[in-house]
Amino acid sequence: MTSLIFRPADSLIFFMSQLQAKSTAAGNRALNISTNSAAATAVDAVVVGAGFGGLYMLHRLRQLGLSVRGFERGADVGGTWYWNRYPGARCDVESMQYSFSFSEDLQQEWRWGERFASQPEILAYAKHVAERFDLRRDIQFGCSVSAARYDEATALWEIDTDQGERLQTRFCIMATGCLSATRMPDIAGLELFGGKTYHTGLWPHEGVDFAGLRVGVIGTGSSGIQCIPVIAQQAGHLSVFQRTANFSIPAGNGPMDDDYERSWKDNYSALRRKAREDTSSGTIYEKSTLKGHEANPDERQREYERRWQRGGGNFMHAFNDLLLDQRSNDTAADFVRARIRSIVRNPAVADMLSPTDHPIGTKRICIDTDYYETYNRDNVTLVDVRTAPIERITATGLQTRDAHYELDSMVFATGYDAMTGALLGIDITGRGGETLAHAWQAGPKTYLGLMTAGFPNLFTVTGPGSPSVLSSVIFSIEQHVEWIADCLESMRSRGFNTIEPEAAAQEQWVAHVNEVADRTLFPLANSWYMGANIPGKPRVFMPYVGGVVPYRQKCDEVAANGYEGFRLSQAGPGLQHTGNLTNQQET
Ligand code: NA7
Repeated sequence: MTSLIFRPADSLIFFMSQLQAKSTAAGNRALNISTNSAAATAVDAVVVGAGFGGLYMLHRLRQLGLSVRGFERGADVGGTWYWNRYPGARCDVESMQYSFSFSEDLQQEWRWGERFASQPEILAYAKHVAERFDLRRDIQFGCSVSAARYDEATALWEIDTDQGERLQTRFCIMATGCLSATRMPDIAGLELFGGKTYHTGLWPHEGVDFAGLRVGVIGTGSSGIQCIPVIAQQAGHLSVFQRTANFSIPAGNGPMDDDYERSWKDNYSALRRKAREDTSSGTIYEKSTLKGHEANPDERQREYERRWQRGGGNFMHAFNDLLLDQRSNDTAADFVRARIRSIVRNPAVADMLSPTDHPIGTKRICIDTDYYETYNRDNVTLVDVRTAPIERITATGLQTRDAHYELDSMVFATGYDAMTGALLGIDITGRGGETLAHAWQAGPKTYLGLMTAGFPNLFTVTGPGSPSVLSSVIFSIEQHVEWIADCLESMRSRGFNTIEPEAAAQEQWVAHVNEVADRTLFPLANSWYMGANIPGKPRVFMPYVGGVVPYRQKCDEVAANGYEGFRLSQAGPGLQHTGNLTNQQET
């Protein structure tokens, strides 16, 4: 890879020059200036989060020669994969594709053990990336950013951490993750429960031994569907409290096949290009040119059967209109419901497990190992809490309208305040004292999912309004990080230090995101894509469903047209472009 890098000193001279002028005037050193009488460190960029987004962002900013500080609330790297240690946690994108492509050496040397990697393996990969690129030394672990305020006078962000530190930065990059703010339902009596409670997204590091216990799992999204079969094998008895049935496809997981691995590694550059140029989600699936409802019923059945046997997300690509045409979608949904009936021996249980309230794929499709089979076990009970809702938690278990369930442990697989929860968990104040919470009160508004008007130099990696959770997230992280890094490099070479979306461009993008979503079946589901799982959260379709190829084209065009739709400026007095910034080095 060839990239241009700048000498660190140059970048600081440029991006911090205004700060330097002010601080020198105040009699302080350039990078250690006084703010409200507390010493504040100053850096070019702060990166919040050390999941895959934060790690790669840090790496790229360093390559640009910028001074960077990373903050991570966990004790180590990994983000979502650091916290989600529940039994059975596994990626639903194939291992050979769920990895960074930016380093040929990295993608060649890392060896995945399974077709779909487990959480421990993905965490090991994140640690390997951190070590390989020496990233940990710039990250403060066990430390959350609690507030970020934009100072219009200096065009700098003032960052507060929960450790009492305050620092200033020109750029603030939020790599806080789409699924990182866990959600506990508001069920009365939780504090009375005498047993142990767990949330799948905050699992104890030492693991949990459920042997012989009466366990309750609340929630049957991806996390529930992955952990239920594993917990069922350990527990004395498992009660699954299901409010909404979800569609799940068997993973067909197994040890990585050496030939399969080789076929990817020998062709990685072409395959990664294909992912960028010829997929909807950044993951290569076997695409179809046929419409589902037009296909001959026997052929259609064979095609679904073939893909079911092969396993994984490929199933939803059996026809090219499954998420666009209800008639086609119904054929896929009917196939899965028939499979559920054929696997689950008790017809009443099979019926309860068969989703009927949303088109298949409009909630994130689950990928499982032995999920439906688990309901044939004698020690597993499925409880329908849609018809008989949970009323309260008691000292010894859970009370629904119809019965009391005695439990020793309760697992909340109840999901996340997705896409906006982690960002809005930080007190972010932009231009004119406007808070992000207020700017997004009717739903998140961004330009390209990258920035929000009124919040200069604040970037969001895989933010709402970008493909994010509708794509393979590492794929989208790479695209965003590279776009942001190129943007900063371009700003520096052109003498700008501030970038912010124009309100009109943002409005147009938000309208486009909604319009594209409305052309699909996605808005028909009460999904976390819509914020529907959080009481009071605005119902807005948050990710961009138009596909990664048009999205990337749009981002690239915007950049090629001088960051069209963004306002670039050289904020504050006394900031001069210094000629020595043109000293570039090839790597
Ligand atoms: P999800 O997909 O948001 O699933 C949460 C589940 O918890 C879902 O079945 C909910 O039912 C259920 N839930 C939430 N609150 C309650 C209450 N109060 N009572 C009963 N059931 C409840 O989260 P996951 O962690 O499984 O998956 C998130 C993503 O992570 C996933 O899509 C992958 O991308 C990885 P509901 O549907 O709201 O009726």
